Amino acid sequence: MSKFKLALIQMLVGTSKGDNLSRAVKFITEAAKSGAQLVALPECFNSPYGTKYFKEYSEKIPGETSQVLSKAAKENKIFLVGGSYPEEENGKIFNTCPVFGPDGRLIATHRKVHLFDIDVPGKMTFKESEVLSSGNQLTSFQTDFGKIGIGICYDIRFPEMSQSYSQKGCSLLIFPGAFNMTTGPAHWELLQRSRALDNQLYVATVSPARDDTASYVVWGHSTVVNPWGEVIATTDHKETIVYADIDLGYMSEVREHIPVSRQKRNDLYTSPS
Ligand SMILES: *[C@@H]1O[C@H](CO)[C@@H](O)[C@H](O)[C@H]1NC(C)=O
Ligand SMILES: CC(=O)N[C@H]1CO[C@H](CO)[C@@H](O)[C@@H]1O
Repeated sequence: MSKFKLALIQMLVGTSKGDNLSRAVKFITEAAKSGAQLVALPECFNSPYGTKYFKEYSEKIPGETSQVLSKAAKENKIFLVGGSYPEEENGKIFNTCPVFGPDGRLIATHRKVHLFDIDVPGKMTFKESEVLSSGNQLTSFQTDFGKIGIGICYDIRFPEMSQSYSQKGCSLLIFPGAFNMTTGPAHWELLQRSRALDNQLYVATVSPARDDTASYVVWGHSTVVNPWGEVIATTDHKETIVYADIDLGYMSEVREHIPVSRQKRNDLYTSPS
């Protein structure tokens, strides 16, 4: 199968986990009814985004949220990329994305590798690492329509991570993320187009919808970019589902026309200077 429909659930996220879970399921079902075979949720879809919330909202995998997602994947017979939420294991908390197959089985879990730590003196301090531990591996999974790689938010800023997924044969990278009102307009789409163009693959980003009253206001604009670097589906900041048709035949065409990925890697980059 070389063509399939991808759906990105740009949902509002509030402070009640139960409500948000049922909301997520409602959207997943709607997306599947509209023909999506792969559905992705945003970063931190069942808890507010912020270091002060992560511990309180954290849970184990398997746990309440993963069971709800597993059931939603199975009932709708879709691959489900479970955005992310705070996961607890052995006293550590991770920002984790579980992935489920159409039979409801957990087939992968990605723990955010690059934690977002910034400290601009006198301006802003935000340190995920005060509360979160980082993941230590890349995460991809196989589907009937190609291999898919997962990153979470800040992970998209590290080109070598996406390149590594590309070398492992991924044709689509999905980044649940929550950029803010400064980094969003400046970099969200640009980073995504860069990763897609560099690696000649599809890249999707999934943000929560914007809530102006939240302590962390997100940019929204969930987007899909094709291997030519073009935006093929996007939206503004409101709650919605973004759909895109992914065509692996088109990806091959792009790679034929500009065969950078077949070029032998040059030793110049790795040899000592
Ligand atoms: C967003 O985050 C950046 C740093 O990553 C920070 O400089 C900026 O002030 C933040 N913007 C808002 C609106 O909070
Ligand atoms: C979990 C939950 O339901 N909390 C919030 C989920 O999203 C809606 C929409 O914003 C909120 O109203 C809920 O409080």
